[in-house]
Amino acid sequence: MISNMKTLCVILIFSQTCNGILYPRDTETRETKVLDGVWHFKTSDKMSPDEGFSNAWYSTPLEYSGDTMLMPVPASYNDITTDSKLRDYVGWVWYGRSFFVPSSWAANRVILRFGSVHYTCNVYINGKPAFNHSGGHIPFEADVSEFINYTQENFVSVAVNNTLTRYTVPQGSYIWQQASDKYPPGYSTLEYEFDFFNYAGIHRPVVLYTIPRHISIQDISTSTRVRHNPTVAELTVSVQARTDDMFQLGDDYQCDIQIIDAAGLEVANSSSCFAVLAIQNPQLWWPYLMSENPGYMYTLKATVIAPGYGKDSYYLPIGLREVKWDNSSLLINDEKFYFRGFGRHEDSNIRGKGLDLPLVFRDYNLIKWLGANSYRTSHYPYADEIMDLADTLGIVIIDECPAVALDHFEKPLLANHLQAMTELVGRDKNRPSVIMWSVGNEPRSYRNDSGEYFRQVYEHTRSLDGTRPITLVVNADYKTDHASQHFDVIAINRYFGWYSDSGHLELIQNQTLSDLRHWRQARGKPVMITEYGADTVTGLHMLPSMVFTEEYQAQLMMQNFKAFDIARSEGWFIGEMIWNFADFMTKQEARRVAGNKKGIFTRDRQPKMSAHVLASRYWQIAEQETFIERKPKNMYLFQPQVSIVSHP
Ligand code: BDP
Repeated sequence: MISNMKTLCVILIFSQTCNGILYPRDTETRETKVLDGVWHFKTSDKMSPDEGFSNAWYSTPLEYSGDTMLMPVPASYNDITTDSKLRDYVGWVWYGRSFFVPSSWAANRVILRFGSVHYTCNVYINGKPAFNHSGGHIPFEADVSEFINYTQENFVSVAVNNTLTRYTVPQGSYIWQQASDKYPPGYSTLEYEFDFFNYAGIHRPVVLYTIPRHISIQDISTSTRVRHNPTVAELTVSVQARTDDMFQLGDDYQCDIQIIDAAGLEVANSSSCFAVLAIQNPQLWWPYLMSENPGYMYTLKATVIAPGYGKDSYYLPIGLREVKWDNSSLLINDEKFYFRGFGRHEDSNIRGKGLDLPLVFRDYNLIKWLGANSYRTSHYPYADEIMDLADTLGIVIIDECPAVALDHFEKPLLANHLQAMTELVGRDKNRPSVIMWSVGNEPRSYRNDSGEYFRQVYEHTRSLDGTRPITLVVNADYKTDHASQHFDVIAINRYFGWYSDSGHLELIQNQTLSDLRHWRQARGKPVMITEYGADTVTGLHMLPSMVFTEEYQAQLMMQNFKAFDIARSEGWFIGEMIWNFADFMTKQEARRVAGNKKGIFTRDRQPKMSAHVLASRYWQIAEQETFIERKPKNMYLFQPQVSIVSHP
């Protein structure tokens, strides 16, 4: 997207680089300016959905185009007002705001970056089309230097459309009803199969930042190998530069790479743009409760220098750890890893999917309180800021792309799916917390053509990153599933005692265990459960229990635990993730009571009985498998005080 710029790429053994998108940071050569806050906002008339384009609402600041309202950014727009028309709106909405750029920025390039906009958007600056993006949940950016006024006020307009189609990832369909006794003329709705509300808007921060004009850092790729006795981390680093047309072929640039520990001391360096650095006695990156010091992060300082053209510096947080996998286990730094986690959503009251830092911190405190060590970013990539905390707290991530509930495996869908994987791996490839990619959730993998489709998705993802296992989360039967055979880890979702044999707790242990064993026998790969659970209305109690009560959720979990323990003792079951961390909003339908209630926490992050049950189990597993001394023992109702006695 950078105009008139060349990117110099290196193909590495571990990835084809140049896909990356570095987080905007202030450095000695870069400056950032956040455009979050209050924006102007309006919807298009349903009968004239393109009116914003035909009336060129982007040609002046949006508020001059007639009625607008104020809208916070970042946030989903759906739940900000009391109007169901806005909550359920489908089509083009418009955002706009004005901003100044310091005149000192004129000497640089100016990049405009959106953390995510759901789903399709067109960006205009000072009335001119600047760039477009399709696909929610992932950052995108462009060089907007040529659009900016450095001596007067600027305005940006963003047209955002939440419509999903047969070829978007995820899919949806816009249904027009025939005028009839049932529907008035022009009646239409957006239908989708996935089970979370299709929140829309500018969901994550909007940032303007500078990079030096002639040469800058385009991307950095890292990977680590860990050797033992003595411990050495072999860190491979590749720095890609971006140069403009002034830069002549044959002109050279140099790199300077420094690895700096958490105390600010340099532990390795190189003057090459592609380097393999041996770090002796490193502080390895360990998951929470696997070390006294989980989530240890170093800083990689990279500088590109081109005499006569300038230089650029960037500081990338990195963690030193290696992931390995075989037919029955997954290892971090050669230690077996067992997932104790959950599926989650970016979801909260009023904000919808808008980034909300207090909520993010509350969630991580609850994760630690539970003694959990991991979660899946079901069912789409989460905000950079959320991922940063996973890195620094040592919370392990299965990083999922937005391919949820796919059907009709046609070429245009495949192209968009591959692009979504490219963008996801490009953004998160350097994160130590990410130890597995998930290319999707519950596709209709009983269809024949899903086999070849997912083979291609696997191959593509493997070409992007050779250092992590890749999975696809499936809910098909092991006999009819065509897709999971191509993946490294079998991840399955099962709702015994809930969507089947509802109320029959006595069947769960056997059904879960025999299903897990079938998958193991059929695929011969590590197996984990990525969803099980029950909707539970907080405060609803009954003895004996019935579906939807807090007692039923707790009992359903405990029946599953028995099956998990047996499967685990057989040596190929590598983890359990309950569905879901917290209650979340869905579309309206008869089986949902103001959303999905399978959370172990309520939507406002207070515990149900099940949260205590899960904390008890996760702490117990943590105690058994690591070297934790917890005081006071078994007092999971309180913030446990943990100390790790030793680590091998
Ligand atoms: C699974 C889906 C998940 C749903 C869950 C449920 O992966 O998105 O929310 O079922 O029904 O099939 O609660």
